Amino acid sequence: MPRTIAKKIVLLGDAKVGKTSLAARFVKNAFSETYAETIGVNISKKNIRFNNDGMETDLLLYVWDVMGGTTHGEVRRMALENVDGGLIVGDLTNPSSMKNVFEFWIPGFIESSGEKELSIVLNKLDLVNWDPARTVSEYERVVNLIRRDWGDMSRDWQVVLTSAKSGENVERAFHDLSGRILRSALGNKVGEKIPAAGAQRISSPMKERFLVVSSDVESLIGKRSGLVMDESLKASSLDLQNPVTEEFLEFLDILAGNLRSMGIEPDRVEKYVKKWSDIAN
Ligand SMILES: Nc1nc2c(ncn2[C@@H]2O[C@H](COP(=O)(O)OP(=O)(O)O)[C@@H](O)[C@H]2O)c(=O)[nH]1
Ligand SMILES: [Mg+2]
Repeated sequence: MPRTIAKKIVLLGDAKVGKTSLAARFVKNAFSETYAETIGVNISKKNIRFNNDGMETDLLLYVWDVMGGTTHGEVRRMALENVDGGLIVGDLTNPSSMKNVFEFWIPGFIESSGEKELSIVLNKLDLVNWDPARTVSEYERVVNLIRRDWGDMSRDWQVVLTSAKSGENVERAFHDLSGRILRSALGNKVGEKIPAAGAQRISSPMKERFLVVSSDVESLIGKRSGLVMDESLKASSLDLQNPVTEEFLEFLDILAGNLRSMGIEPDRVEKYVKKWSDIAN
């Protein structure tokens, strides 16, 4: 039996750089051209099997995809809690998103995560027009430009050029980062027993569910969300100290009723309830 370790990574970067698309490509091997703004945060998970020195380890990777833009600092702060690594994403076709990778997202990630592992992912590689006559590969050219402009900062980090659309290098980006996270986890604990699946770092799926639900509800109804969450919780038999799935679903039912009565369209409520009941199942 391989041992299992759970780790949490976060995708950060400006809106529309392709964070949601990268997560979808990695987790579901899917891509969509239509843009749907991420509301609050999406959490997905995928198992990656590593083999170090003949010993198999299953890395259960929780991928947090956080709403872009510089607002919603609170959601981002919660998403960065207990994080093990970050993929900081820029769009190769959008210079200001690249600038923000180095001048906003990386410094923010380092400050709030306490210098956890990070990789720089420059996405939409399929939209870049390569010049076949070049002797230096375009990849090196881009990396050299980055080194020139942000030399001090970029030196230590892995830079991966990806396309969520074609899938190029997407696995690589996630696997590189995961491998480093795993190595530092195992390296620091030589001779120690590795905690089993569901490790303490991911405190509880219920906590994640609540974070997702409350940030979605906040996006839907703004400031009133706290009250509505509280009321729905009180009306249900859900005990947060000892949560049971059945009661969580009951809570969602009550919450959905409250949202509908506040004028949110039933279809929309339905979609959210589906998302919330699917999380971490
Ligand atoms: N051509 C191309 N389009 C992409 C790629 N990644 C994302 N997109 C598109 O860019 C838009 C924004 O992507 P999305 O993943 O929602 O960005 P997010 O706001 O960072 O989550 C969507 O229309 C995607 O279809 C890519 O690698 N190549
Ligand atoms: Mg998104």
